[in-house]
Amino acid sequence: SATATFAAADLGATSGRVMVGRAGPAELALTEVHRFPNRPVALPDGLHWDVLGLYQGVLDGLGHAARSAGIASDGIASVGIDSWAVDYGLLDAEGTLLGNPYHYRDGRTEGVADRLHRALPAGEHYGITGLQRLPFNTVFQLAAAAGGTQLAAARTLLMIPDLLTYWLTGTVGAESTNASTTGLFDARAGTWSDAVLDRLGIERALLPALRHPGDNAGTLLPGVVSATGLPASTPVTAVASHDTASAVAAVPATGDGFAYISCGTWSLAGLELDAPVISEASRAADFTNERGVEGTFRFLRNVMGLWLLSETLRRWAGDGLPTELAPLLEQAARARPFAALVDPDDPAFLSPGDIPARIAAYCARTGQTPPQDRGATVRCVLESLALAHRATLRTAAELSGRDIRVVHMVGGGSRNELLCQLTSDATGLPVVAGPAEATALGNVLVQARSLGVVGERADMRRLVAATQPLRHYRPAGDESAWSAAARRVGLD
Ligand code: LRH
Repeated sequence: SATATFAAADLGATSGRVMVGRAGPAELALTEVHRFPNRPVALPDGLHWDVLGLYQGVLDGLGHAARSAGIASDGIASVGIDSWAVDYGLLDAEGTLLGNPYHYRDGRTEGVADRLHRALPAGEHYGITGLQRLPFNTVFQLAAAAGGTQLAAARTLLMIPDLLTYWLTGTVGAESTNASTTGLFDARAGTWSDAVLDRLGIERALLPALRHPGDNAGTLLPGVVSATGLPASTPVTAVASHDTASAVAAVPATGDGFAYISCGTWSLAGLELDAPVISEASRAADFTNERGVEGTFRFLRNVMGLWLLSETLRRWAGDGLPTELAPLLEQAARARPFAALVDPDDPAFLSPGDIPARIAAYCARTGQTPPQDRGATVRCVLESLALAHRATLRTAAELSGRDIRVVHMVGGGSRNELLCQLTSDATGLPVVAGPAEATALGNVLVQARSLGVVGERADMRRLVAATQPLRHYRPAGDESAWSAAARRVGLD
């Protein structure tokens, strides 16, 4: 038939989910069949992901997908996995995982980038990789591990989705959208960079051959068949395994001139380009050139994102305070505008901990009165994010020479109406919000495309626009107030 059913496993920093997606030339629908928390674990040697728990969550979800009542008799045509970027597991010569993968927010990479850039100057490194300098890029994590026994015993490095794919199928590969976030990847050539590997003394053999979105990544191992009930012949498809690449593939833009903000733990704000922008100016502005589907480039910056809110809520929950979002957002909407502002990308906000206290300290440091209640704290976070969105998109337009006519907000944060309206006000641009599950949709669409069920990039986007509920925002309020606010916090 012209329609097929897919399973998409999507792992985010706070939860994982398995979705069943139906896709066809005029059909695209998702059903969530399993959701499970992703809780980092602090061990004496640092902060880790519970990668076995996550894998078990994927297996359970695939079992639900196999049994799901909504599935047509044609069964699951293929499985795809995506997750957050930059993190990895190491396999020894026998293919056994060496230790628990670290969480990118673990503090062991502090100061490592500066050290590494003495061996390979930052400008030269950026000139090859085009990658935003974030302290936790894979390359800096590897430098932090250098000299240790695990790295010495390692024969294969697998990014998180590639690791789970390996456990499902026994095949080894490096999916390219995620490989492009490592700092070991040549942005222009689209291959691992021998120059970077040589200079840093990283063995070429550690890195598997590349796979591209849509490539076949094998079929299910016997243990997976018995754990899930899926047929052994079920293919695993390498999707755009970097969650942000999947989300951008599902941006429901119907023309040119769009920017996107993939809003979740991070706000990934930028443009889709056909060629990278790698210049001293883009390096100074800390813009990245990550790979997207069909050889596109995601020219964007990581803005700290709704991590600031989720980590704030986690703190309040620990204090026994109510953390239901809707009433807090109502209080934030009524709170005084521009009372307190922060630069969300201040390094003080990166590691887990007491974000409200760090916001108060930031305000005190910058001569502002800290937010006086919880509504004001949430308002401070959302206005500050809107200002960072504004600054980032303006810079993206300038550096690329593109005009932005509309901003698409996708991901879980696109459900936050106040954030969408503030972003529209701050940018002075119309905002189209949704889909919230863009990442899972992009995962399904790349699988569907690989099977020939849907067409290329523009068709995928038309299909999302035609089938998913979207909300529209128009800029309101006083643009000069936003300019003044931006100046106040150095985001102009
Ligand atoms: C978003 C994301 C982002 C990366 C970060 C580590 O989930 O993948 O694109 O920079 O996590």
